[in-house]
Amino acid sequence: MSTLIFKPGETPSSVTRVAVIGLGYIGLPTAAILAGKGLEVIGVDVNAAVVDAVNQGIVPFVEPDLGIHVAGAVSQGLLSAQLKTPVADAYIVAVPTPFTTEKTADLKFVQAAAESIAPNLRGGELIILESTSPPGTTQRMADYVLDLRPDLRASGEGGRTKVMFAHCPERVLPGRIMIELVTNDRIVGGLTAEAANVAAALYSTFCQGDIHLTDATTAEMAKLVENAYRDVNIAFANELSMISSKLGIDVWDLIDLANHHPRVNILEPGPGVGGHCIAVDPWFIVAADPTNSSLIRTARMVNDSKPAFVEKEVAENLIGLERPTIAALGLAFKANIDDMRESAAVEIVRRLARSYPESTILVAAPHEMGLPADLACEANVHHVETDVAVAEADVVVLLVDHDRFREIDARQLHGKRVVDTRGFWR
Ligand code: SAJ
Repeated sequence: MSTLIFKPGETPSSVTRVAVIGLGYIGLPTAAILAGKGLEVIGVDVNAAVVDAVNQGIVPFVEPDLGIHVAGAVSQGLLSAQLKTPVADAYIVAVPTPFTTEKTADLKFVQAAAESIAPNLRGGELIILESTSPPGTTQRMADYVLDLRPDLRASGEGGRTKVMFAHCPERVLPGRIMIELVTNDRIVGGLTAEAANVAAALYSTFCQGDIHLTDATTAEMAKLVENAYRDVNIAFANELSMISSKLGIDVWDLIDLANHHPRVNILEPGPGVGGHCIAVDPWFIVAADPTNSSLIRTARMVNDSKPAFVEKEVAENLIGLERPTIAALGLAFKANIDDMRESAAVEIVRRLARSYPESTILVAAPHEMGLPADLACEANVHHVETDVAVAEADVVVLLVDHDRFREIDARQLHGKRVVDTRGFWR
């Protein structure tokens, strides 16, 4: 199937009742947006606390503007949540696709979602996979469903299955989800052209960007490629930061200068790449074709090597200090959010805590609201207010460029050794 742009209005959505399976960072915003368009939306989650929160109109994580959408939809009776997958016209699967220690995707949550949907099907439903997945996963999801419901398989040669399957990867940026869900272009890949069209009609109820139609495998790869592209470009910046440190030059000055070239646009180095997207998705491409993916694999390895490099930079600043106090500013994987998944900042604090047991590490985490379990168990790591961390520190390590840290003024840093992994205080 070549790519086409869906024309809104040409095929109106026939879906009135949607079940969204997985009420996390993607599922809950999508559920709230669809309910805001007047559809009846039932969110499904395995976590009873999440289900209870949503039914009270409460969002169990931090995302700007999501709370108002969820509270509004729940109070209008258009959004509710439950543990059991209901009967619906369309199912949106937005469950995690974690990666294993072998760096391949673990599809157990996709499989569980498919198995929960299968008994509810009557024929004619649309099942959409939104979770970021390796190529071929939409077909596997279809197989999970149809193995349980052979009555819905295609009959006769060239016949169509009685259920439609599509992949519509999410592409929203955490912190801007409620805006980007509406304004971003969308890719919709169907196992059949009909599935792509019906799914596009559903997304056109709220998506103001163009909706591009393709096949499911191309859609799966498009999502992975977008994040791998960013990872490769950040790896270039991170590699430059390490080379610059060796050469004794300021990497941010270097990048500023190079970016004055009309065709150069180098991204920003940092403490490493975190989050559950860019730090993970490129591995799904590597797993799909290990032989031809050396650049993508190397980029991942460069970015993954950055926390160890930052640890060394901090170590150089600890020389001559006895029982030092280190302020670690920020734990999230990027600015102004609370998400600590795959966060390089968390890894750096863990490394410092273990390499320097005689040190005290004061963590300021104004958005993250506390230490994750794997840091809380370190005896020399404590969560304190930002001003306290800075005041008591010998060495201040800026890990996340949270706006809150802009309030730290130069006088507070006077006389302290500073490791600024983000070029925040340049
Ligand atoms: N980072 C840098 N330097 C940069 C840019 C980012 O070190 O110049 C770091 C960040 O600090 C962070 C990580 O990279 O640790 C990822 O942050 P991000 O803002 O680049 O991306 P995410 O993970 O928040 O969201 C990405 C987005 N993908 C792309 O921009 C191609 C988003 O559109 C996707 O929807 C999301 O992944 C996803 O869910 O896949």
